[in-house]
Amino acid sequence: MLRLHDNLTSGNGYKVRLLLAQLGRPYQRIEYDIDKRETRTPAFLAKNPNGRIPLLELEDGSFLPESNAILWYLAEGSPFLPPAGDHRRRADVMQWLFFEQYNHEPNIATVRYWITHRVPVTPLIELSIPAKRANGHAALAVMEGHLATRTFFVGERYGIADIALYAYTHVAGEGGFDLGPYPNVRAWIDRVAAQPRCIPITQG
Ligand SMILES: N[C@@H](CCC(=O)N[C@@H](CS)C(=O)NCC(=O)O)C(=O)O
Repeated sequence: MLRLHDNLTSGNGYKVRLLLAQLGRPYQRIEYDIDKRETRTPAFLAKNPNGRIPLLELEDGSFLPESNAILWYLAEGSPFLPPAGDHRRRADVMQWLFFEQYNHEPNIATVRYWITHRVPVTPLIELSIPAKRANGHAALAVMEGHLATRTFFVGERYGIADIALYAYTHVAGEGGFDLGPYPNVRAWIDRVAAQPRCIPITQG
């Protein structure tokens, strides 16, 4: 059986839990306390030298890190990813997965983490916050523009690009990002939440 090394507060972990729920795939979940640095022990680093969850342990005992790589792996051959021959749409999915990891998550998820985990505000964090806020809003503005004429991110069909972006967008308010100015994003959030077997971020 698949095993997911995870943390219940993590949006990156939630991406994988959400897709597994929607695929109806059974798995075993192993919780790590990231505040206690449980992903930085020698035992965990032997599984993922990058010291982070989510980490998917496959049936053959091998390990796959990186939330969006895990989404891609699990979605292959399912309705959540365009089929192998559809090169253009698959590249479009990649585009949004990279956007999420470069423009969105490092800003929106990081500020949420600092606030919700009550990380002590060091001078470096204090200095970083204005840029993170500006960059996070810039990412939301890109999403808002894209969704002005679309129902979902790629090919008018719900899939892993939506899952990757939904994870931290729907809880952006927890990091102090007001979604008020983004009506298209808010309507898309409602459409994603209405998908069959959508689970809340806190559900294991
Ligand atoms: N790019 C990675 C980011 C993973 C990541 O940042 N995981 C965080 C939780 S959301 C973590 O494990 N933090 C613990 C640590 O860095 O020690 C992904 O998308 O999976």
